[in-house]
Amino acid sequence: MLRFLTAGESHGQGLVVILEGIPAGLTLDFDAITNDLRRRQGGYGRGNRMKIESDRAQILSGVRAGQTIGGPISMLIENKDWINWENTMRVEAPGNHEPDEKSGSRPVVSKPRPGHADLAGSFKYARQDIRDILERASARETAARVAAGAIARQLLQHFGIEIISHVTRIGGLSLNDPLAVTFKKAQAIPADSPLRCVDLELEKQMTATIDKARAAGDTLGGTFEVIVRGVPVGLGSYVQWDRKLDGRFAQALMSIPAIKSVGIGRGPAVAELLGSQVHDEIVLSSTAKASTKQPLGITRPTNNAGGLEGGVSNGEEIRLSACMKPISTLMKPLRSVDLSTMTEAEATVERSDVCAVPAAAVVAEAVVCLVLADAFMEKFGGDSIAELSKHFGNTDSSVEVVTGRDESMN
Ligand code: EPS
Repeated sequence: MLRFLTAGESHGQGLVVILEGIPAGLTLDFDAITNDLRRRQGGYGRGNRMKIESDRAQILSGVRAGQTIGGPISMLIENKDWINWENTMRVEAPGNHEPDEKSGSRPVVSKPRPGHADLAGSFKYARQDIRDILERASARETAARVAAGAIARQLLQHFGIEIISHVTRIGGLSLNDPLAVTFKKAQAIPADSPLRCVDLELEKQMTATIDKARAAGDTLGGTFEVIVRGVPVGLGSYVQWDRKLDGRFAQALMSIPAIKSVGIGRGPAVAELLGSQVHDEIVLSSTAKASTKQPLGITRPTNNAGGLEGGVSNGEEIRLSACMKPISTLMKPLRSVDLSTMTEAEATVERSDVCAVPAAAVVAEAVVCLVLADAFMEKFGGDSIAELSKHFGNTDSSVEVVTGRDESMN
């Protein structure tokens, strides 16, 4: 079983993650972890916080001489901004320390932002200062998930599984057919792409619409897609509700801040179509598609199911999409109530991003890696990479699925 926990506040000393269940003997590429963290920080529409941070995960345990050793992997990502927040976010009770001039204490936050965890959180945890809520509810936490996901990604890569994402919509501007975007095309998006959209003309319009929202003191959401290739048949199971891989992906994606819906394959559009337009026919073929892990002898001309049928991976590319609502911190604030005086007031304005859809897509890659690595370990199992490789090599899904087929198809 692969599991992880994160801790840390947005302006606290740092973020911590503990990842358990990665088998021993995986050689880690540390730069690849930093690279994913950098990718998450990018994207047109981010605010000034990202100019302060340059995220790096310091590995504290579970790794020795560049390889995992089977123990929990713990990582620390320092908040560079902490230095400006020490007085506000200090762990010790006030009065036990000399005030630090550089990081003057901030006033209490009492005017909840509509759409944020502020209001519900302050009631739930009975905190007077909404800062106690927003610090942990902040999407800063996703940096820790990306670090953990980057390690899960390396486990999957070891077995030929690759994960990528691309942005499909910002506000009212959308790609016509996201499913038509190939893995290769999404993979070819340059690292410095402003929004990680495959259509450059559309991307220009998207950046302009973000500029417009920023100028109006407003924010924007959008959608993105995660594509996974090289997934073997049979991850997840239909035999019990909580083993369905589509359900596990949906939960992980919905847990990313501001995600409001998740689609599998063609997603919500299937509701409007006929069965004959939706389901991917099963046909015989002597040549397997290079991009898929179909059982030999079988191919699917389409992939509306997004690689998942019955909650089980079917060998096609897994395609998952998600919709992100606009960020809830508006520079032109919405109406709210000051909870300290119970009078009408404008919502709190905190420095924030205008649009973070490209960042959310990178976070989505990470959580998809974590779910998939868990499902992979569940099916193949092992405490070391050697043991896992042996199990993986011995599982010939084509033999299990296709019975009585001509041996020449092998
Ligand atoms: C966030 C508000 C902004 C974002 C932050 C999420 O932070 P700040 O209030 O410090 O400007 O930049 O995201 C990150 C710090 C990050 O690393 O993604 C929020 O309110 O959720």
